[in-house]
Amino acid sequence: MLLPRAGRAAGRASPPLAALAQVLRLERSRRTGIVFPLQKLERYLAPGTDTARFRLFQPGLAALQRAEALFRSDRGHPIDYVSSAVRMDHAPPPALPEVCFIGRSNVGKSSLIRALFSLAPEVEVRVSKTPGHTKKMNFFKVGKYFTLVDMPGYGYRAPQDFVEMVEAYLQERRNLKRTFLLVDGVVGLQKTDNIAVEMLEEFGIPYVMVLTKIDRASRGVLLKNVLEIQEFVKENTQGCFPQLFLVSSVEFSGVHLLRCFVAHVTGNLPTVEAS
Ligand SMILES: Nc1nc2c(ncn2[C@@H]2O[C@H](COP(=O)(O)OP(=O)(O)OP(=O)(O)O)[C@@H](O)[C@H]2O)c(=O)[nH]1
Ligand SMILES: [Mg+2]
Repeated sequence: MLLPRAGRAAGRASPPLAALAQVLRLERSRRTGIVFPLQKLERYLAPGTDTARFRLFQPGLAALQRAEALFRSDRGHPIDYVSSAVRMDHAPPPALPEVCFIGRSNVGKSSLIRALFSLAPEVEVRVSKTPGHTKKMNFFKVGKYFTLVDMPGYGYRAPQDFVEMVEAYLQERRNLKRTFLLVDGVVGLQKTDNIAVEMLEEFGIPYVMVLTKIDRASRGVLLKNVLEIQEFVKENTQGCFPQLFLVSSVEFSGVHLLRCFVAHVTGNLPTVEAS
């Protein structure tokens, strides 16, 4: 949800590490942990573990910078909340390539979108400790390049809300380029996540899994969840991108890489080969 323009935190400073320039000042190991958190975990895996899937999308600095520029608003490149909808006939026209964020209530969808938009601090994305906070599909527009949708979660007051609203969206939205399915990094894949996986698989929609709140998970828990999910994706899915994305919306780990992947899947990074 967005506050009226006058109520927004005008001139609010971006948080530390929200911009690549800040990350580049860190020493190498810390920098890798922020930009490529999955690779940082590699060194703790048993020798011989197949890590080919950890590096399928591994952009260079130029691509990361290009993506960041898309997420930085200015006068000629506004980033803004467009509207909210509970029904598809209230959704904005499907004019631009679009990505959406789905996942259990409280998994961190709105927080991640807020982190992605941290270089456009005039955009207010509401987050809450209370599960089921986001009740509508919230559409955000990134200049003339793409739209991004924050979805209500499932698991709390679901399936009604989720199935009625999100299922229709996934089925009908023809400009949808990729769905980001968020999974809690502390608790890993849950039974309720199958609601989303089954839906995406049934509709043949390309999606990618994102492990959230990695700042709260111990390394052991994180490794277990990463390996379990990668195995699940390999064995049970057709439409899921094989590389898992890890993020912390608090520490900004994985946020720069995710900006780049969003830019890529919406066709805004011509230098990176399409996957
Ligand atoms: N430590 C930590 N907390 C997080 C992170 N992301 C989200 N949270 C917290 O998790 C809670 C839920 O975050 P939201 O972003 O509102 O979750 P949501 O998925 O949008 O939830 P619904 O709108 O209810 O579906 C909030 O208390 C956030 O502060 C993260 O990366 N790290
Ligand atoms: Mg939310």
